[in-house]
Amino acid sequence: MGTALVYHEDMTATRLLWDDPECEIECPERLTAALDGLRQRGLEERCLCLSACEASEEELGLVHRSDYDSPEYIALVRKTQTLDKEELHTLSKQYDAVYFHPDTFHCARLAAGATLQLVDAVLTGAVHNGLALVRPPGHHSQRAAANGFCVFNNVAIAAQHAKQKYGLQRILIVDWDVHHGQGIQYIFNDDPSVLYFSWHRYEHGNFWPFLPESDADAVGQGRGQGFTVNLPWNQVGMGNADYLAAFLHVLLPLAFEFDPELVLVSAGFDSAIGDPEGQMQATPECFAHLTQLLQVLAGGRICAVLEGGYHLESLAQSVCMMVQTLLGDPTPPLPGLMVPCQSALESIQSVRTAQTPHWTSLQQNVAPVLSTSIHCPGGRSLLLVGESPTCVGAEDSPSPLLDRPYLRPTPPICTAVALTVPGAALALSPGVLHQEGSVSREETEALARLHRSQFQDEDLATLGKILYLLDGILDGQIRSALATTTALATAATLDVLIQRCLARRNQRLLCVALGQLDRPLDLADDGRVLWLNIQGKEAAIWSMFHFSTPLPQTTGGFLSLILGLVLPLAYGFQPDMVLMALGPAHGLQNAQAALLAAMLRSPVGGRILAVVEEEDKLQLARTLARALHGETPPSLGPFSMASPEEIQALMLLKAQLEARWKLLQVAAPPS
Ligand code: Q9C
Ligand code: ZN
Repeated sequence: MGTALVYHEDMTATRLLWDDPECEIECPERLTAALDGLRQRGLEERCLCLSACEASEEELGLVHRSDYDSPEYIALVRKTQTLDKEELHTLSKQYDAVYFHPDTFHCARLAAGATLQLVDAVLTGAVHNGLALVRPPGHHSQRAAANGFCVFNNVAIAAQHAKQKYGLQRILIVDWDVHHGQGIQYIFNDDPSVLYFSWHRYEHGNFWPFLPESDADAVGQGRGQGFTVNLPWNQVGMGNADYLAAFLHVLLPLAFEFDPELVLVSAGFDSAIGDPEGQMQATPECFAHLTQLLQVLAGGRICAVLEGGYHLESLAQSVCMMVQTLLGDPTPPLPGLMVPCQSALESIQSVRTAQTPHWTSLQQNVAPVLSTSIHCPGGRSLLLVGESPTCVGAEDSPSPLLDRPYLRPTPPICTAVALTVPGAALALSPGVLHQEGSVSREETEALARLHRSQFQDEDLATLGKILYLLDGILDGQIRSALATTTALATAATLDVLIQRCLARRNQRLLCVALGQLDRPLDLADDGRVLWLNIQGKEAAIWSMFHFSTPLPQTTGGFLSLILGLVLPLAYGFQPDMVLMALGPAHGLQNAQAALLAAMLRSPVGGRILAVVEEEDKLQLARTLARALHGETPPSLGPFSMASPEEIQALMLLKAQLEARWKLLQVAAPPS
C-alpha cells in the first residue's frame, strides 16, 4: 500500500504549432519539470509507478456522449490526428483557449486513461492514494466541447467511472486550480452524488472564463442543489492563510457532512506563487497542507490529477509537496502571517451564505449574542476592539519561491510509544516503535520536585520515559510519540512536560488538554504556551493564550470545534510542537481522539506528544498511535447537528478570540 504515480512520456508530445500567446504556456516542459522535481527529491522511486494506457472511446463516452442534435465530439477529436497544421489551427479557433496537435487525441486519451488507472488502483486497494501527471488537462472540457487547454474531462470521466464500476454514491471533487472548472460543474450540475468544490480567480466576473455561474450563488440545480460549491476570489494575491481559511471554513465542514467515499483532486498549481495566470501568493508548502487536510476524508482515498500550473519551478515544487504528503511525510512549516485578507473573508462569507440552506454544518453560522455567560476570571471582559483587518495578501508577500526556510530533517523514528500497562505489547503498525529509554532518575526527580506529592515511585519511572520521548521530539530523533501515564498523574505529568519544553529556547507549545486537567498555576502567559482545555460545560477565558471550552456531544459540534477553533488557533499560533493530554473524564470517543490527533499533525509537522491515562482502554492508545503515525482515523459515525448550546459556547469563545487569532474569522468585518 502506498502512492501511485501514473504517467506516460507520450503525453509530452502535444504542443502548440503556431503563435498564440494565450496557449503557449501549456507546454510539454510542464510535465518534464514536474517529473524531474519528483526524481531529484527521490520521490518518484518511492511511488508505485504506473505507465498510462489510453482510455477507450467507451470510457470517454461516460462524459462525452453525443446526443441526437450534436455531432460526435469524440469522432471530431479523433479526426484531428489526420489534419494538417492549417486545419488544426482553424478547428482550434472554434473553441476558447484551445489548440490541437496531431498527437492531441493520443495524449488526451492517455490523460483520461491515466486518471482511470489511478482510480482503479485506489479503489481496488492496490494503493492508498496517488497522482496522475497528465496533459492535456481536463476540468474545462465539456460534454461536446474543448475549452481552456482541455480536451477530455479527465476527472469527470473518472468520477463517472467510480460510480459505474464501483457503485460509489458520494464522490468529492476538490478543484484547487486557479481557474473555474466549469466543465466539471456543468457535467454534475444536477447530480447529488458528486460534490464539486472549486475556488478560482474571479475578480467579480472580469477574469477568464468570465462566467456568472462561477460565482458563489451557483450551487447546482434540482437534486444537485448544494453539491456545487464555488469560492470566487475577487482579488489576486491570495496566500496561504486565505487558502487555509477556505479549507477550514468552507470545504472541510461540507466535506465531513457529505462523507465522501473517494476524493478526486483537480490539482492545478496555477493557484501557486509565481504563476502568470493565477497571480496568487500561496507557496508550494501550502499544497502539502491542503493535501494533508484532505487525507482525513474518504479513508484517505485521494486521487489527484494534474490540471494547470504554468510556472515550471513553482509547479515542480508544488507537485513535490503534494506527493511527499501523499507518501506520508510530515508537512513543512507554512511561511507567512496567518491572516486572511478582507477580500478572501468576503468571498468565504458569500459562499457560506449561499450554501447555508443546503448544509447543516453551516446552519451553525449564527451571530453570537454577546452575553456575560462566558467566564472571564477577574471579571474583566477580554472582548477586544480589534483593529480592522486589512488585506495583507497582495502586499505582504511570503518568502521568495526559491529561498526556502530551514527545514527540520526527518527524524529517524517516526512514531514512538511508551506504555505503563504491563505486558501491553500493542500490536502496532509497522514503523511504530516501542521506546523503553528513560531520562535519568536524578533528572526526573529534579523536574518532578514541584509535584513530589503526586508522583509515586512507579510514576517517576513512567515520567522518566515520557520525558525521554519529549526530549526525542525536541532533539529531532522522534517525530511523534504516545505515552500512557499512571492514573491521576496526568495533570502533574503535563505540568512537568510544559516546564521541560519551556526550558528549551525558542519553543512555542500548543497544549490541548482534554478532560479534568486544570491549568498549571504558574503557566507562562507570555505567548510561548497556548493552553486549550476541552472539558465540562462552560467556556472560560483567562487570556488570549489560555482558555477552556466544553466538549460537544454531537459530531457536528465536535467537527466545528476542530475546524472552527482548534485548527485555526493551531495554524495561527504556529507551534513547534503539540502536547495532547487525555486526562480524567475526557469523554472523547476513540474516533474523536484519533481525528483530533490526525488533524493537529498538519500545523505542527507531525510533532505531537500524546499522553493518555492508562485507565483508558488500550484500544484508545492503539487508535491514537495509528493516527499519529499518519493512518486515516476511523469515521466519527453519522453526522448529527450541533446543539444550540454547543454552537453558543463556541461562538462566544470565537468572538472573544478573533481579535488575536485572525484565522478564526468566517466573515469580513465591515470596512
Ligand atoms: N489571462 C487550465 O489551467 N486563458 N486552463 C486565460 C487569461 C485560458 C487555463 C487568459 C486559460 C486556460 C487547465
Ligand atoms: Zn487553471
